[in-house]
Amino acid sequence: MKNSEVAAILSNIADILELQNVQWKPQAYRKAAQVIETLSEDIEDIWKRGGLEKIPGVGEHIAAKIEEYLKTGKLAYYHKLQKEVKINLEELKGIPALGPKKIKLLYQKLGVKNLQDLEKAIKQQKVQKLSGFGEKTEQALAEGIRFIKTKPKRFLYAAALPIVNTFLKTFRTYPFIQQIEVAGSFRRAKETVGDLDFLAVSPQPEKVMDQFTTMKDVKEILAKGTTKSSVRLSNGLQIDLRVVNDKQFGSAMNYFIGSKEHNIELRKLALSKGCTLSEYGLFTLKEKKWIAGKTENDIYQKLGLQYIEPELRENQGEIAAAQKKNLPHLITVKDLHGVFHNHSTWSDGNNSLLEMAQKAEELDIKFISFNDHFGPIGITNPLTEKRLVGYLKEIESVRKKVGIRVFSGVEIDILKDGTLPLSAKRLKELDVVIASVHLAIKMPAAEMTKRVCSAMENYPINILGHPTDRILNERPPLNLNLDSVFDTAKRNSIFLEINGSPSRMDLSGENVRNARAAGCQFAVSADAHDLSHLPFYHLGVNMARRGWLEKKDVLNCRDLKKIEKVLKK
Ligand code: DGT
Ligand code: CA
Ligand code: CA
Ligand code: ZN
Repeated sequence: MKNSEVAAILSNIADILELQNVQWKPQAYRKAAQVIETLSEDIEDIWKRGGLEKIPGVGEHIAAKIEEYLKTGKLAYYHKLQKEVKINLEELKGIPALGPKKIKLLYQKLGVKNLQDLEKAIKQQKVQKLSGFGEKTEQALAEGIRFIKTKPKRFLYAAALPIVNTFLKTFRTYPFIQQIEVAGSFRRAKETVGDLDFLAVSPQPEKVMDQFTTMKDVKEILAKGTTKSSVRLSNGLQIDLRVVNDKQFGSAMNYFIGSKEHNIELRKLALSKGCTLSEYGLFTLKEKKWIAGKTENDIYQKLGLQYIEPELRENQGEIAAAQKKNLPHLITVKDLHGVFHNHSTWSDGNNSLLEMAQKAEELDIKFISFNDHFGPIGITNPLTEKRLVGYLKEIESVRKKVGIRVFSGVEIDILKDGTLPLSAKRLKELDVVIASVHLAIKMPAAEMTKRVCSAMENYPINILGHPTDRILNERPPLNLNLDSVFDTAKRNSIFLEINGSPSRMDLSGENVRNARAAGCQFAVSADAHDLSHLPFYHLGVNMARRGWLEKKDVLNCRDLKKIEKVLKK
């Protein structure tokens, strides 16, 4: 899928045009980039059916540029602009705390064109002297540079998902492949993956290797052998594939699903029972007699364990729990009756309330909750006390047109001082109040914790939105004492959000597990800003499963009547 590639180019064009002080055009390119980035449909499919101009924000001109790129792999206009400014935007934009506005100033005032230039300018303390920067910003930028230098870029699970699906679908059509599955961190449903790992069973491994290394999207063959190979795709993602025999498939899956830490513990357990476990199978230690290896189930069973779902295999006590037959009965997507936290054109969403509700109805869920932005979040059109009246009226009319329950609500900013910009009395008139931190995110832990907890103590909040406010690959989590946050949420019967937006996935599985241990309950959300985002709650379920959650831990799984009752504060 080329969606993120196309989005990145359009967004870079917007930035370059801005550097050149061009009016209007940058916003158009940026809007198109944002929409394309989050489309769930493959942009090549959209183009092939002639639908480019139907994408919101994509007009005739931008559509032609996208078409040129999809057809030729190049975009002449983009190359021309790049030549004019000679700036490495991708590199600069990768630095946390550095947005388009600051890049522009650095470029225009100091001639900063890449990371190296920026490092030099920081060293010479030139950056802090620019208007609007100061010492603090300079420090933040230096920190940002360290952050990206030490953290390798990982692919979002959601970006890998269509690649995995296409890969499996294609390879399963080949007659010489008996079985093929994805393993690795992707199988464990981690929010980001370093690379993808596949395992296949085939009587003709060389043929599999040939197919694999000659795929259309391969940019580089990193290694090619008779049973294992690695390639890099044009988007930078690495894929490993190996072929094993049928009798080893389960043990090989077990090994390559990982995690490494889980594997190590499992091997120790095998040894304690007089066996050895490897990717080749489970054997007796002395006679090297084969015990199991065809399926993962066999292996866990022979080791005296319940089957352990891949999402739990992080060596966080799952092996001990499986020994006691005490593993959680993990929730599944089907257990959820609806989805919280959705935006519409009343704030920064792309679709109307009615369109969103109708789409939710198609997805076969029983409720949708609207939570448009309220407060000074920094978007152009947030809800205000005055606009709230019209918003609620329209929700009321949508209710009459769809067959699912429609909850009214807002996503309201937790202000710097821990207050909310709407009174408790007015908030109580809404079905679902989500409160989130969006602004002033750089605060010391004590202050930030006080801010979030005091909002939870003093207002009728139902859900704490994206509690850590992290953005994967871009922004670290807020400085927060999570133990205090979890405790305050529990005491005030506030649900913690599991936000399924691909670059948020907030709370993470690990945080969910800790919060659950602290007695918290959860609400799974899509944070949808477009029709195509509604299924993001499926990704939220990944975090819920990695956090050991069962149906009873998640608000979305209760009967509608019960949900309505607990939301009343
Ligand atoms: P990633 O790719 O960084 O998102 O994470 P994984 O877990 O997919 O790691 P990867 O691709 O390096 O290796 C796939 C699996 O292979 C890993 O989860 C466990 C297994 N594995 C790799 N190296 C080792 C090792 O040194 N010891 C053991 N026991 N297992 C390993
Ligand atoms: Ca991997
Ligand atoms: Ca790998
Ligand atoms: Zn938000």
